[in-house]
Parts: sequence; structure tokens; C-alpha cells
Amino acid sequence: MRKAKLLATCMTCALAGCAGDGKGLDENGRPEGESSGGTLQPTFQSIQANVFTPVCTACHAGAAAPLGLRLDEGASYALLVNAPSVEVPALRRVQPGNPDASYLIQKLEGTAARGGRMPLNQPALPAETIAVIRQWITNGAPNSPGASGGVGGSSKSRFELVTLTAISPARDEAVPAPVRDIVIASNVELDASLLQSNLIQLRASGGDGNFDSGNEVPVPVNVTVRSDLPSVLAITPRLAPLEADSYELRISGGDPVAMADMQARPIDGDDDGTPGGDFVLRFTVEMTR
Ligand code: HEC
Ligand SMILES: [Ca+2]
Repeated sequence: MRKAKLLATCMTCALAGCAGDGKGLDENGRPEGESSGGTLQPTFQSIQANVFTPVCTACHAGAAAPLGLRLDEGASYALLVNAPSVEVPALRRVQPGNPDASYLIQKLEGTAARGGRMPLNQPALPAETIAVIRQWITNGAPNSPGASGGVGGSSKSRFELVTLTAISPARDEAVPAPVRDIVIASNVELDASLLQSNLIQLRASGGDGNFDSGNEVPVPVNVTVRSDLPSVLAITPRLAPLEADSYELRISGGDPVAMADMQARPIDGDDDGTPGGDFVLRFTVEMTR
């Protein structure tokens, strides 16, 4: 059983070409070459390629990811940095600048108050690997190789469209209840002052999966900015986690107030290649079996 899983992990790794140098996992499921001072660097990209993708995504991927924690490329940063742990909500999964208070580190070191040591049912990561992840967090857990300033800080972004991406739930996805938050990422830094303007609306379908039948139920939400460069927004139902139903999240890209970046460029919410248009995300929350 375990052998099969490891083999599957190795194949995933080989297919993804992770580590960029043909290295995969050794027979203990550890990224090769690290203990011999290999390729792992204290940057998010290096940790993703050498640890999260080859070791963690065997479980932490897709709609069924444990505790909603997806560690695949594209989702992991938004779901780790400044995101509350489900097991110990008082702690963040990654608390920039403070590895000891970061639940991710506690899970990797086996000191967490709840659950097992990660990677679950596999040999622990080498101490040197955990030390590098600690260093990234000490450095402020930046999203880019540089010490600060993500892709949003580059001058190139002035000519890009402002886009939004559904991280969790993904578009049209069915996810198990309860859903504690909806996480959306941008490609640039959004103007957080606009979040006062009520431009994010969440509705439940009323049980019929239809959003035009008149029985829809508005769900009051709080919006928090998890990180800035680029922006990650967490949209949290104010009263209780989402129960089984279909949901529609709408972020305004037009009148009366559009979500926009720091240069007041509105989002290309409907993805038609020109600024403007609402961003609409539909997903279904399913009863947990
Ligand atoms: C074999 C499946 C499996 C693998 C591989 C795995 N995990 Fe997990 N992980 C789980 C399960 C199941 C839970 C919830 C139960 C628990 O904590 O024991 C969990 C919980 C967690 C949590 C707690 C999340 C929260 O919000 O409280 C973190 C952090 C985590 N894993 C990180 C990792 C990392 C990093 C790796 C790779 C080094 C990894 N896991 C590999 C199955 C796995
Ligand atoms: Ca309806």
C-alpha cells in the first residue's frame, strides 16, 4: 500500500520534472540531493518544486485535499501564508517572520497539538529541509525569489490585465462541506480600500442549483487580505461555514464600484481580454459522507 503510493509519487515527480535537474525522491520518499547540499533554496518556488509538489500533493491536492489545504503549484501560497490552520485556528499555517508560530513547521517537526506529523505515514522530512523552509518563513515568506516584491511589483504589470483566479473552491468544483472560506488570488496588488464598498456578494441557490429562481439566499461575508504581492483575498461567511448547496460568488468589475488595482484599473472579471466585467465563481458544497 505504502510502496504503491510512493511509487505513484515518484512518477508524478518524474512527469512534472520537479527539481529541474532530473532528481526525484529517494527510496524513503525524500527529495534527493538535499542532505548533500542539493538544490533546495529558501524561496517559495524552490520549496514548491522540491517538497510540496513531489511529497505533499499525493494527498494535498484537489477538492478532497485534507482540511482544504491544497499544496499544488498555484494554490499552495494562497492557502498557506496568513491562512488560519483548521486544526488549531489560533495559529496561521505560515506566519511570515515567525517559523515557530507557523503551523506548517509544527506539522513538519511533529510538535503540532493535533493530528499526525507530515508527510503523514511517511518518513519525516530531513532536518536540513525543514531548516530551509524555516529560513523562507523567517525571511518573511515572500512569493518571489527576491526578498520582497512579488510579480505585482514589476513594471511589466502596468501593461497586463488585472485578473482574478479562484484558488479554493476552484471554478465549478464540488467540494465537501463545511467550506470555511473562499480564496481568490489576483495577478497584481488590488486596492484593498475598495473592499469597504460591498463589491463582493455571495449567494446560495436555495437548494435548486439555479440562481434565477427567486429563492436565492444572500450569505453575509467578511473579506480579508491574506497577502499583497500579488493580492490574495479570503472571503469568509460571517455566521457559519457553508453547508450543502450551490453557491455563486460575484466580484464587481463595473458599476457602481469595480474591484481594481492600485492604479485604479478595473479587473477583467469576465476574462474577455478587456478591463471590466464581473468575476463570477460558481461551486457546489456537498454533504460530507
Ligand atoms: C498520506 C497523505 C498526506 C501526505 C503525503 C501529507 N499530508 Fe498533510 N495532512 C494529511 C491529513 C489526512 C491531514 C489532517 C489530519 C492530520 O493532521 O493528521 C493533514 C494535515 C496537514 C496540515 C494541517 C492543516 C491545518 O489547516 O490544520 C498541514 C499544515 C499539512 N498537512 C502539511 C503537509 C505537508 C507540508 C506535507 C508534505 C511535506 C503533507 N502535509 C503531506 C495527509 C497528508
Ligand atoms: Ca434558486
